[in-house]
Amino acid sequence: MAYKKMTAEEAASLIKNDDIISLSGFTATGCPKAVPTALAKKAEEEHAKGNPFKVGMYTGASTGESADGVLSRANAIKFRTPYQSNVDSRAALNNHDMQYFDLHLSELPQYLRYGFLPKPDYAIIEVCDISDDGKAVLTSAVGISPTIANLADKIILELNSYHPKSLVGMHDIYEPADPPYRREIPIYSPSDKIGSPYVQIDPKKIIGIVETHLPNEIKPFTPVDEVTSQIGQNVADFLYKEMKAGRIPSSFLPVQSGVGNVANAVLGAMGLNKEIPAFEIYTEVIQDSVIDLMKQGRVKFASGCSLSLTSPVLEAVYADLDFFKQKFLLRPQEISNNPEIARRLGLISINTALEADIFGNINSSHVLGTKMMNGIGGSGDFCRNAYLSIFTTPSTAKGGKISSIVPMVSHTDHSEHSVKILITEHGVADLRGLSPVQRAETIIENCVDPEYKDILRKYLQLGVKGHTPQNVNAALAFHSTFIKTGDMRNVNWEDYK
Ligand code: 0RQ
Repeated sequence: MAYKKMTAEEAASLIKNDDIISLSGFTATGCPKAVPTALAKKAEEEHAKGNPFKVGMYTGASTGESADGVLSRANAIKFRTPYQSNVDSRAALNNHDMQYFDLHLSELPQYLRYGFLPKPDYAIIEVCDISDDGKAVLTSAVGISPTIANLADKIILELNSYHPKSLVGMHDIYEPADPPYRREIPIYSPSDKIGSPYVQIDPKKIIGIVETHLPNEIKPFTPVDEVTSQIGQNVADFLYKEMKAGRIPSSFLPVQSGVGNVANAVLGAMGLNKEIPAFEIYTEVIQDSVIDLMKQGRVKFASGCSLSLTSPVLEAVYADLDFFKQKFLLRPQEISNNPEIARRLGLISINTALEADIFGNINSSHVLGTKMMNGIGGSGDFCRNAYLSIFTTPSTAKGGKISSIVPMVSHTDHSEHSVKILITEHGVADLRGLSPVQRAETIIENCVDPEYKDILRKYLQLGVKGHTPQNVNAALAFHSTFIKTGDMRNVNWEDYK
């Protein structure tokens, strides 16, 4: 091999305080692990000597324990974008130990190319193969790798033999030209291949190769329970009725499904509903439930940005790669999440809300308006541009002490203008064509937990007139009551009259 082999520690020793690193991967899959772990150790050593040591960090989305986890615990991240879902980075950014900014995932590559953010000094990219002329075959995700490989002057590769070299052909690498030269991205169906099977790297920029054999770090999902299964069935029934009514073509449309336990369960339930024809997926994260559905012939094809599969499921895919290579394509996030393509393909977009309000606004990211959970992720890329944008949520959290449906969201990620359907375990609120008051009545009747229905009806009667009858004094009373008493059901509207 033409490149210099080095240990993770040697690679980490090159990275200096205040450098900006950029990582491959998307969710805890396809990310480098050895070099970030060694970098965290170096940061701890520097801190012990009283020296400052922090780096800026760009990633595709969240990463694993061996990147966000170790680096956050070592207090080694100065700033970070565009998404995270790690318990320690959550703590670090909520404490302001790390400056984090939340970004639509499709935007980061062009943000970097446009110069809206400083160029990364280093790209650390996990690959399963690299040729002497710099053709890099990525592993189980694409993320921002093509862009950082172009922009960074110094590239460290983690050559991870856990992933077979025969993955070549599963990736479709395409970077659009920047305005004013950008043309349409020629994807007309989820399986269209438009790019190259590898990322072309200038071999002169590859300063070292670190050999590893490490699995991804995707955590197992919470098993489907009564609530998530009922939400899934409600989604499936709703989509079937839409198809019967002629509002979804009988051949169906490609589905995008979000991250987390709820999304995994929803997709599983859609697959079980045999009245819905076998469908295609055009999404960012391909989670475990998709693989079962493929085996059963319920999902025909999946285009995504990452195989966010738990290790046993990913290993089963690798054991049957000839079958699955016909079924998947992995794309850069600016293509998997591209607004132009979401609109053209007519995606049915299903994402999970942390909180919704009775007027249809969605909070995907901030608990009680202040504490970041994960981030907006790709939900905005998809929901604003989808054929049909659906948000799902369990109607309550924390054993009923929190209503996920409130008078006014404590943080807005998606406005009422982008949200067409809201679904909980209790039912479906179809918000299309409804005024704010009609939306509120529909959401309260169909989606709200029975214990909160009257409370929300009374909120609407607080006597404030106007197109959207918010009461500015009481709009956040659910949240302040929870903060004061630990239960939103204790809200007393008499205090706000
Ligand atoms: O907390 O873990 O302490 O019990 O939030 O809730 O029900 O397990 O939901 O795993 O499906 O995640 C919105 C976070 C849902 C995710 C969110 C508490 C609840 C629990 C998790 P515990 P569940 P899920 C494209 C799509 C934004 C990005 C996105 C997400 C924890 O889907 O990050 O859509 N979405 N990307 O108890 C306080 C509330 C709450 C609440 C739930 N109202 N108030 N806490 N919880 N509702 C893909 C990508 O971007 C990669």
